[in-house]
Amino acid sequence: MTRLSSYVMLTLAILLVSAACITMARSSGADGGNASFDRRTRISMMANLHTTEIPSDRIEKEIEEKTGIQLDIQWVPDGSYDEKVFAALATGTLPQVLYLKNAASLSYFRDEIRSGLFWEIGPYLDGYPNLKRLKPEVLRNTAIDGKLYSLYQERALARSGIIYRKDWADRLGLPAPETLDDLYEMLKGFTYDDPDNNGIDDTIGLTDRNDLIYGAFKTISSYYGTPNHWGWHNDSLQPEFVFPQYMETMKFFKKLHSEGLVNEDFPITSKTDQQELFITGKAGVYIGAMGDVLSLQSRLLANDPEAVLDVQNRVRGPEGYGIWASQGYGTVILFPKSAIATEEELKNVLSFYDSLMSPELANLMYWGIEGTHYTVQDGKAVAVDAFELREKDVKPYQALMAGSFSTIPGMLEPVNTNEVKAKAERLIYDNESFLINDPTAPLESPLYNEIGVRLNERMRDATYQFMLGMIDEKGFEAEIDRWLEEGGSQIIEEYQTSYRSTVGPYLHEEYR
Ligand SMILES: [Ca+2]
Repeated sequence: MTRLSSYVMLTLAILLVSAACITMARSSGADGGNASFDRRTRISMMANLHTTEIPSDRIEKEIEEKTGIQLDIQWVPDGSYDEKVFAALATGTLPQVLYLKNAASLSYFRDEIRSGLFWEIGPYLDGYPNLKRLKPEVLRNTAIDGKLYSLYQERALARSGIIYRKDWADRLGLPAPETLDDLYEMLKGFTYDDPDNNGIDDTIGLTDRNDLIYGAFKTISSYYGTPNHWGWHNDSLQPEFVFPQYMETMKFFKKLHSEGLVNEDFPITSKTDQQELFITGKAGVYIGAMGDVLSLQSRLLANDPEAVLDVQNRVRGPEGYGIWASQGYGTVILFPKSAIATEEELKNVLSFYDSLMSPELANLMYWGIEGTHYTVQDGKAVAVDAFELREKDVKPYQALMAGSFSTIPGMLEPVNTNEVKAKAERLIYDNESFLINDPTAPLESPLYNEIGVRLNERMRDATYQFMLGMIDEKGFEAEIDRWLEEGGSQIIEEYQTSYRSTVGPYLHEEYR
C-alpha cells in the first residue's frame, strides 16, 4: 500500500465520524472539464482557504485584468482540504493547478508524483525571468528523485536566535553574546549576579522547554556546528546524534542544568510555562523564533515597564557561524497532467505564474489594492486598519502566491514600528548567509518513513537523560548502538542509495 493510500484510508476513517464536509466552490463558470473551456485564457485551480468566509473576488478580478487570464478558483476550507484533494484525485477531476495543503502533504504525494500524474517543471524554469529567481536550495527540498515538479510558497529559512534582557546585560556590563562563552557568561550572570537588582536570588539565565527542535537545543547545536538532522561523515550520511558536536551541545546543557542556569524541569516544561518565566522577569534569555520578541516584549512590559529586550543571531562556535535551516517552503503548487494536456498549455500556466511573481502582482496579492487595503509610506506598506476587509479581500489570495519577499525584488516590505521586531526581521534575513541544510530533505528512506519517528524518540529521551546526568557518554553510545541495530543501519543505507540515485540538477555537490 502506498503512503497516499494509507493516508486516504485514515482520512476516510476520519470522514466517517466527521459530521459535515463543506466546500466553498464559487461557481463562476465551473466548466473545468467542459469542451468550451479555453485553455489559453482560463486557468482552473484548487486552493486552500485559511479564513472563515468565502473571499470576495476583488483581487481575482484585478489579477484577471492584468494577466488576461480568467481564473476558476475552487476555494476549499483548510479543515477539509486533504479530503477534497483525494476526492478530486480519485474521480479524475483535478484542476490545472493544485496547491497542496502544506509541506507535509508533499510526502504523502511522493508515490503519485513518481507515477507520472504531474508535470515535471524543472527544465522549464530558466525560461521565465521571475520563476527562475526561486531559490535552488528550496527547490532542492521539494524535488523528488532529483526532479522538480512544483513551485513553492516561501517561508523564512531560519528564524532562530537569542532574545535577551538588554537592561540586565547592561546592568552587569555584559555584551551581546557573540560566542558560546559569552552566552555562558550571560546565563551565569543572570543567575548569580542579581541582574534585576532587588537583592534577592530570584532569577535564572535560560528558560527552555520540552522541545529539542523549537526550544533552545537545536539552535545551540547549530552554534556548535552540529549537522541539521543528518550530516555527512566520511562520505556517509549519518544522523546528527552520532556527531561530536551533538555531544558537545549535550555537555553544554548538562553544565547549564547542573549549575542551575536553566529552569530545572526544562525537559517537561511547556511553551506557555517557558514564556511565563521570561515575561515575569524570572529568566533573562529565551532561545527560539526571534519573531516571538514582539509578543514577549508586550507581555513583559505589562509586568515591568522598565524592561528592555534585544535579539542576537551571530553566535560564533568552534566552526564559525551556523544556523539550522527549515525547508523554506510552506506548501507546493503542482500541475496535474489530467488537466494540462500539452506542453504548450503547461507553458501557458507557467507564464501566468511568472506574471504572479512580478512585483506589481505580488504586491496586489499580498497587500491588496493601494488606497483601499494599504498605503505606502517611505517606500513601505502600511495595511489599513480594517481587519475584516483585509481578511475578506486580500488574505485568501496570499495563499495563491509563488515566492515572496526574498525572491521578488520590488515587493513592498511592511512598515515595522517596533524597533526590536524590525531588528529580529533583519537578523532572520541575516541568518540566510550561514545556513546548515538538512541533506536528507530531498531523499527518501522507506524504513525511516515507517519507524523513524519511534526510533528517534528513544534518542530524544537519551539526549534528555544525558543532559540531566542520568546516563553518561557510554550510556549514550549504547543508545546509538541500539538505534543502529533496531533499523538505523538500514535507514543510513537507504539514504545512501537514495542520494546516489538522485544526484541531479537540484542535488549538487555544493549542498554537501
Ligand atoms: Ca534578583
